[in-house]
Amino acid sequence: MIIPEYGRTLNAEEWSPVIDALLEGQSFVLTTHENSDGDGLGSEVALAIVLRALGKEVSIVNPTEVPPNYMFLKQLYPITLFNNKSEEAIQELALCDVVVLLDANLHDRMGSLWPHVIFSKELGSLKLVCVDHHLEPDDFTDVMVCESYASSTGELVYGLIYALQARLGRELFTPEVAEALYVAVMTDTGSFRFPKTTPYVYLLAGDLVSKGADPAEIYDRIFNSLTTPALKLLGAALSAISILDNGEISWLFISQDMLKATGSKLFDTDLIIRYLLSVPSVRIAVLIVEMQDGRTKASFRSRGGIYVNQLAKKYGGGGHMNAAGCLFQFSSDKAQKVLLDDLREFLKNNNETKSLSS
Ligand SMILES: [Mn+2]
Repeated sequence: MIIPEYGRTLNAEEWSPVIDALLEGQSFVLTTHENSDGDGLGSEVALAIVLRALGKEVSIVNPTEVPPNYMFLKQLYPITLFNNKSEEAIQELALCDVVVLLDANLHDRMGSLWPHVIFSKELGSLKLVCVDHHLEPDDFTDVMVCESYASSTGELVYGLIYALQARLGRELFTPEVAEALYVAVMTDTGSFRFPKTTPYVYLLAGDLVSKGADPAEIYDRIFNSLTTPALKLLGAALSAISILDNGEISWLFISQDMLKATGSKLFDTDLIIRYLLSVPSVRIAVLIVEMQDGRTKASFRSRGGIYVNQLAKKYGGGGHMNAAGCLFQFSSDKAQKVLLDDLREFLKNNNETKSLSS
């Protein structure tokens, strides 16, 4: 239906190094970042199905568990949780030919898998391939396609599958591949409304629907899936939001006590951040979550040309212009203090650069 070269997707030549690595390898481990989301999971499931159809041995092994509302993807392809105490899991990682990291471009995003991947890579012939769309990639792979213009990693994997089809001269899309990619693109574009939702993304979505993805069913499974604890957490969180600095900053801290009192889990906090940007005056939204192990997770969202990935980078994190995050190795009390001071400074500098350039 649509020409794969349409829009800002990559051409066959640009995909060549990835395609070569995929065709040369026989056994694969596909993975994504810690605290996986629809884009990472959908992308790995789609690619796994395609590689299996090409006769490859493929496992999806992730550093953290699949959130409940994405469990249905496991019916399309098995997804296992990496157990760094299991000899079998470590062996599998050590003995595969290719590891493909999707939707992340920093090595520490692989969590507990990384030490094993780097060990095997240094010992043997393991190839590390990365396909991603975040800003500022690290140089740690053998082959990388990282294009920050893309709405999602799913958008890139879609182009990759077309390029593979062109190389092999055979059809590789199935209804299952279309469904997994639709999950990836729909979730990372905020249901087709974020700034990177280009005309190409709508064509791509139409193509996936024509190939068997069911938009109503997929939306319902992912977004109408709140558990009672998650709903209670949302209520507690909404009433705890602070709007600071003449409405420019919205700020929310979620403590372990709040998670315990509502019976909710860390991944239940993911749905909350969108509400922090729902006040029009807010330019930066910050969500801070106290983790069980004493570390602190921070997520940032912004409006307009405010590069929150720069703020996240300062603390070893990263992301996109309007959505980024990082992990502090220390307590939430300290993190909140450090962050609020830095954030005010960052916003001030941003205002100055803006007035200088205008
Ligand atoms: Mn993504």
